[in-house]
Amino acid sequence: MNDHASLTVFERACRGLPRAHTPIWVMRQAGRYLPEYRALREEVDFLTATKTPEIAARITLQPMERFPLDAAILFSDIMTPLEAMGVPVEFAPGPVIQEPVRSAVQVARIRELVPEEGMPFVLDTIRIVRSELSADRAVIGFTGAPFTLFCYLVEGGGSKEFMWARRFLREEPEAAGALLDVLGRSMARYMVAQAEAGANAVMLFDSWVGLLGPAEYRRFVLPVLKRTVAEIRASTDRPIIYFANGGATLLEAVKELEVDVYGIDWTLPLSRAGATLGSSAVLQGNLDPAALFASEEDLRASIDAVLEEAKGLAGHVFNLGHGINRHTDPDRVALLVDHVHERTAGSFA
Ligand code: 1CP
Repeated sequence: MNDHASLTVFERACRGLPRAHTPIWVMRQAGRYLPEYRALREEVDFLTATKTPEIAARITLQPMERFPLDAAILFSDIMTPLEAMGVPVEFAPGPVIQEPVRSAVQVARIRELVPEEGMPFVLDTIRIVRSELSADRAVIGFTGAPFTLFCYLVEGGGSKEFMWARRFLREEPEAAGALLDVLGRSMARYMVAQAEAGANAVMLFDSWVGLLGPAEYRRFVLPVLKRTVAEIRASTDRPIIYFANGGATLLEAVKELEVDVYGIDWTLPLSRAGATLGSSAVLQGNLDPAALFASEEDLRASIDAVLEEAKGLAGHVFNLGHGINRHTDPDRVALLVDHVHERTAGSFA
């Protein structure tokens, strides 16, 4: 990309370029802590909301109207593409798969995703959001990373330990590898299609990768992720963000992924993540979502502590260290966004 002048503050931070302030967005910013989201959800169920571009775009824009956030994240779910790959998913409210994938025969039946055919509603949602949002604010497309989708597919839903999934890796390494492969190829195509529809950056959520140790991560996950990232990179120059939730012990391996931004959860100080990932690394994170329940004074101190940790980094996108809790007071989010902007204005000219 040559025309750096037209980049949003968010994209400039993703690329480590000079920027007017530290950009901020909040994981799960479009969701249940917002009264306007809850009101809309009384009229329409979650799946319908994600599959109707006008509604999904409205929900995506709800937090953008309320707060001066630097980026919108598409309202959808990491599980949404699975239906178009032949695996129906229900939400109750977490994802439920009636027939978990636990055999080579079932893996063979899974179809590679063709985003334009299977997910036109997501691409249309991105087009609407991009056309309605001002040019100085970014739109982030996203998907689940292959291992995290694998976890849900094999387990059949949420879990604390995902033992079925981790068992499948060991008992049927070939079938498990084939499943990870088709997920990786599909999610690469999905990310490219979202970028082509207008997403300014794309993010891979690896929510459950913290269940693995470094050796298992290197053996089962890293090769497929490297291919996924390379396939995205071959077709788009938009920044790629990789969030390895609970991945503090995996960072040496994560460093081998050629992504633009590494998402860091709240348990690892950003300076320590930066020391491992290298001086050119751009990080996203990582305020503890629970800090939004502290007194205003304490919250400001916690925000300042994250900014202090980020000082030596090549670039920093402020975020929580994981999704915002549904019981959070939206006024605290307003305070958070304003405080990050005020504290960092003019720091990186
Ligand atoms: O009742 C409702 O309103 C449904 C709750 C809900 C919402 C609002 C679900 C079900 N998904 C979402 C939206 C969503 N999910 C977004 C877009 C909104 C935003 O971020 O602003 C995104 C990015 C996700 C991503 C997602 N879904 C992840 C990765 C992020 C993370 O938290 O680690 C995961 C793991 C899911 C699965 C999922 N979907 C929904 C739930 C309740 C869950 C968690 C299930 C579990 O317990 O494992």
